[in-house]
Amino acid sequence: MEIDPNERLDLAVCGGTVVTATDTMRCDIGIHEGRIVQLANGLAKRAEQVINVEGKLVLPGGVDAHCHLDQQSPSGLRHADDFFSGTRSAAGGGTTTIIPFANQKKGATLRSIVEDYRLRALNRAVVDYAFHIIVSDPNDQVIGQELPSLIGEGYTSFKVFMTYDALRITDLQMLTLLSLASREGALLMVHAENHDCIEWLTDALKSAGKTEPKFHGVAHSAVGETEATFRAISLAEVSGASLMVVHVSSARALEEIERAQARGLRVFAETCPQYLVLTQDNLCNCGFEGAKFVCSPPPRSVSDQRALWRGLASGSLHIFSSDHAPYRYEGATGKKSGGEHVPFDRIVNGVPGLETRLPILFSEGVQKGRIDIQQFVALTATNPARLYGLYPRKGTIAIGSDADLAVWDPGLEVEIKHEILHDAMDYTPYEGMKVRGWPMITISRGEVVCRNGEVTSSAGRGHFLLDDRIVTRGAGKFRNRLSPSGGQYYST
Ligand code: DUC
Ligand code: ZN
Ligand code: ZN
Repeated sequence: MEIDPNERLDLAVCGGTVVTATDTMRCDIGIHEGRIVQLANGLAKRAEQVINVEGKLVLPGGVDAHCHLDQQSPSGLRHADDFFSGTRSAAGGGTTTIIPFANQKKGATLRSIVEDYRLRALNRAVVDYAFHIIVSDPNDQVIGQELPSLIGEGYTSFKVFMTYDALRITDLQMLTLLSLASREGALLMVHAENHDCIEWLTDALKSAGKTEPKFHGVAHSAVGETEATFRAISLAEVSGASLMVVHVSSARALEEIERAQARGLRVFAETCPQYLVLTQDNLCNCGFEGAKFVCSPPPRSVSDQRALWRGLASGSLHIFSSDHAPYRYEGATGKKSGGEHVPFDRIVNGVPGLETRLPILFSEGVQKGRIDIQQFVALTATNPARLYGLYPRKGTIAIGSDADLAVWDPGLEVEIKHEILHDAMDYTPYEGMKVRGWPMITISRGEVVCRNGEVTSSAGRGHFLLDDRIVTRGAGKFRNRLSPSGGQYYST
């Protein structure tokens, strides 16, 4: 990008400590037409508008690479958040890019579902977005025509499920999809849980009258997650493909991932806030209120949490996403829609977290010394942008990158309450949790979209990133950049 040092800046963010995945530096950030054009001192005098952020940290805006908006559950319940309330909530929590899912129902063409979700987001989103595609019906047309063509257009990641009747695919289908992904330069994401284990345990528990929400955690066992994780890795190894294991919840599943990485396989992995700060106890001893914590995989034990922290610190876990899957507690589309006595397997799955993802990791991770600030940026912005082809326009602070920034007050103490959040939910699983550090100002392409808890931008300003042509086609390119075993990236 050509820079004229005398050019007027639209905006200068001045006086803060700028942090990227590799560096921490004191400098101003000069912004012109939505992009970063200068990193230097003394930029205030050249700018139309100046934001003084003395004493604050300036981080890349978060990239939440796993969230669900305006999607229907397998049982037909629609999420509380659409693309407006969901992205408003993202902005409130310092996230400037989201990658939700376009979900294929069996029988539907991928083209139709991609168009459907694009229309849902159009004129609604406050921050920028791309899509992963959930493939539940990999028929001949999907494999032979639709996926190659969509990957060529930049839809370079798709998710498959090893459980849920409405979504799951066979091992044979997974092999076909993995080899297609490898050939075309895409990345396959997997929900790894053993379906038959879940079914068998569910039947046994229900037969014994064990139907309360807490038994969801028993039915979705860590053993079943571990088996499916190993199987998915094995299928990736056989087909020579890369793999992304999403929402890793247990120490044992992580061990399989680390073993694969040690063997040199390109296995990437993600975890989420609910696996770091909630446990099985949250589902227990609170009657039906435990339903608020029902998600799959479920929160596990303190020793699982410890293993995940270790994986975040060592780099065997590469990205930290919310898996925001927002179903209200009350109401016709919520957790209680079947009444307070439905068995656990009829409670809709998912917890919200778009807005609390970054403050929880900052407070529990950086402030408590479990990870450093560079790792925080890598896990929450740079690595997801790299893995999903959005880097360097997204996920970093550099000349030429979009001016997507989060200005943090690292000392601000906040008690999380649902009333301070911007989603369309009626609860947060983190009610009452105290965190230190909060993003005070969120800037998307040079525009302040949230300041001091008030979302200042309107629906529809968010861009669909494939329209902006910033997606790096053929995610195969990321292979040389992000090391699965080290978590650090090479600069080639
Ligand atoms: N998997 C997800 O990724 N999100 C919500 C529920 C699920 O099963
Ligand atoms: Zn999943
Ligand atoms: Zn999810």
